[in-house]
Amino acid sequence: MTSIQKIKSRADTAVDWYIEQGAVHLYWVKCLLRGIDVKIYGDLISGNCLKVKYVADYLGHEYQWVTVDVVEGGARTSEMLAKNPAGQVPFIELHDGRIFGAV
Ligand SMILES: N[C@@H](CCC(=O)N[C@@H](CS)C(=O)NCC(=O)O)C(=O)O
Repeated sequence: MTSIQKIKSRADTAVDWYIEQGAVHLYWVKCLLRGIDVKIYGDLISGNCLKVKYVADYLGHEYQWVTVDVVEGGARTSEMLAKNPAGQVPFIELHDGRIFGAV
C-alpha cells in the first residue's frame, strides 16, 4: 500500500467513525462540505484530534487549526473553558461562534 493509499484508508475510517457518532458531528462535516469557515481546536499528539483533522483533510476544505497543548492543560484554561466547558479537545468553532465538542 502506498503512503497516499494509507492516508486515504485512515481518512475513510475516520469519516465512517464520525458518521456513526450521529448528527452533531455530521453537522460540522456538512459545514466543511459547504465551505463554511471553521476553526478546529486540537493537539496533533491526540488520536481523537487527528480523527477530526483527517476528516477535514479528506473533504479538502481549508480550516484554521488551533493548537491546544493537552499535556500542559491547554484545554482547561479559563479561555478554553469559556468556549468549551467540557474542557477537552477536539472541538470545532463555527464562523458564528457556535461550538461543537467531543462526544
Ligand atoms: N470522546 C472524546 C474524547 C476527547 C478527549 O479525550 N480529549 C483529550 C485528548 S485525546 C483531552 O482533551 N484531554 C485533555 C484534558 O482532559 O485535559 C473524543 O473522542 O473526541
